[in-house]
Amino acid sequence: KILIIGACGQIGTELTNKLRTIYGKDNVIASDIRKLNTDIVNEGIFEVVNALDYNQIEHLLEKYQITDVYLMAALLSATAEKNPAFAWDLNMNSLFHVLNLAKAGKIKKIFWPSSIAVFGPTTPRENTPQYTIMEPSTVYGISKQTGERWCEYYHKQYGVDVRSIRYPGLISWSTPPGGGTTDYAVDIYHKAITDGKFTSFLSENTGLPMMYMDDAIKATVNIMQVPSENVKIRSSYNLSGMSFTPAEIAEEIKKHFPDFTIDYEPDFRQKIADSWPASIDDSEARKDWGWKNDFDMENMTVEMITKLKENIYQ
Ligand code: VAH
Repeated sequence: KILIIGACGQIGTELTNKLRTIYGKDNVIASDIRKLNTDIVNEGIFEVVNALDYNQIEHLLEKYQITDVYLMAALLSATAEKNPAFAWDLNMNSLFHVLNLAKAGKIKKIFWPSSIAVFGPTTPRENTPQYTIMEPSTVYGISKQTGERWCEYYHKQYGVDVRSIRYPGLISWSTPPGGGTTDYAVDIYHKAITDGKFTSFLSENTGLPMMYMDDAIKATVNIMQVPSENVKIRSSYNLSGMSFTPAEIAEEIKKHFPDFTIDYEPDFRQKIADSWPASIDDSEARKDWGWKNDFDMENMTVEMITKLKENIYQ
């Protein structure tokens, strides 16, 4: 049985739907701090749980005979900069609870998301390798880098089967993003449909690694399904689908909306984005567990516009 903590978040929502489809609704327990998404709450088993409450998590593990936990609860980069102490507490202590429950033999397999935010301003920015300088300058990035160190430690010292992916910026149509620096790349599609114009909070040439949500979910399911011996890296795997700048994604959107216009008003998130890589080398994931992306900027743009028109802006 599977428990998803943070099931109402940007990734958690789509991950819950996918896992319910693959494993059956009765084998997937969705949980979050509040009933934040009616579909997730109504379309399967849902429990309110505080990711910082060890006893609440332990109780769910026993109540449902859970074997696998996907810990998707966290504060993302922009929000974390506004709440450093709580971001550190939530991002780190939720991970320690799950790692310690696994060490105690109460969880068989853990998925924990890391991020390209573990890299910092001294990291080589183009085609950033799996192993390189990592001096993250954001609270979120520091928590993800530290989390990776603990995941690797618990695997090596206690045999905990924890698996992790350094997600790039994720783009989805069905769930609003929550406090990320890459979220402009989601909002731009909504504004292209509703307003025909968009003001980007990142400057036009800010290249960032990105991925369509379907690819991120595929990778997450995939890394959890392969045999343990295939998962050779137990900190976290670099992963990427594409890289683009606000100007480049605007050009792609103009192929569908010729009159679409974009302007730029960089805000505090520019400094965060400037500290991150522009592109990622994910060859280790491709080698160890067969990762490959299906979406690039072109087919993602077609998919986003189609889905938004069909489901949200009929
Ligand atoms: C954020 N979307 O912006 C997340 C992600 C690499 C970006 O970690 O914080």
